[in-house]
Amino acid sequence: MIEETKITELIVRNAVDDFLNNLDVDVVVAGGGPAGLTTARYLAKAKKKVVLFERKLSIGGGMWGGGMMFPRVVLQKGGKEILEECDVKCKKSGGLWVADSIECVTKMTAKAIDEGVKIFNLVSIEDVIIRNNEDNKNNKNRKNKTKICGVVINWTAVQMANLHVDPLSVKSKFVVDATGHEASISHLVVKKVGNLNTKTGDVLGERSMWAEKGESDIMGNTGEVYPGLFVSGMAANAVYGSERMGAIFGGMLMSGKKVSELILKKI
Ligand code: 48H
Repeated sequence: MIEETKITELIVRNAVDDFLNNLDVDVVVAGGGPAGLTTARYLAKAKKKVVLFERKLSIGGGMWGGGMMFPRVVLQKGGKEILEECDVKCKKSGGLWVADSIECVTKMTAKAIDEGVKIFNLVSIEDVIIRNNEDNKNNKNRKNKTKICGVVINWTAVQMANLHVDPLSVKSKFVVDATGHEASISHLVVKKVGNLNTKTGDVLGERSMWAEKGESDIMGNTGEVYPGLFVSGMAANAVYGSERMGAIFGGMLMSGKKVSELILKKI
């Protein structure tokens, strides 16, 4: 017999257990686009406890839509190898490769989950947790005396309905902002943190299309912008005022991988 309340109990108990098991983790990743999925996958592969919060119903960010809704993305060397690790087929054309954007998102997500990434969708990161940075306590030359050590979350539906409902929190050793174009307007880096490693200490905002430059700048922009807080993918170019690049995705993947390597050196 299928009892309705048993279905309810199974869903609520399982979901709450998962949530409670992930209140204190190694890394929180904000955003499940190509950069966030890649960062999370490599960290989980290295046996770190990783939670990814995605504000929308579906994972994948801007990758689903390919270029102007033609469901294809372009990759350069470096990026296509990362996709192939997820068993995505990449077709060579000249010095570039092309892949099906739906195959990319579904396989990247499946691989990340198989490596152990815990994904919570429909949850928005609206703030960060901050504490004194013990490493910097006795170093007067260091700019920031505090460190980011977790995130403040709420249901996206609460935000969208503009309801006054207080949030909850998750602690982590490191936080990765992979919120894409939205980094320049999200509360995560700009409004709440400030004093970033940029020229002005603030988010500089992304610039107009220049694919070659946007893709080459992204690796330099990828890194720790505040103690405990890293940026990857389009968020990195938004923070440092670099160009957009359209539907070429190698930079997003390589940036995601780079952040995982930087965190693994510190953790
Ligand atoms: C939880 C959040 C929050 C939040 C946002 O936009 P994305 O795909 O970002 P990237 O950097 O992985 O990839 C960028 C790429 O998709 C792209 O747009 C390119 C290459 N554009 C070039 C151009 O010229 O336009 O994914 C970010 C994800 C999304 O799924 C958001 O819903 C999510 O982050 N998100 N999740 N809490 N506060 N803000």
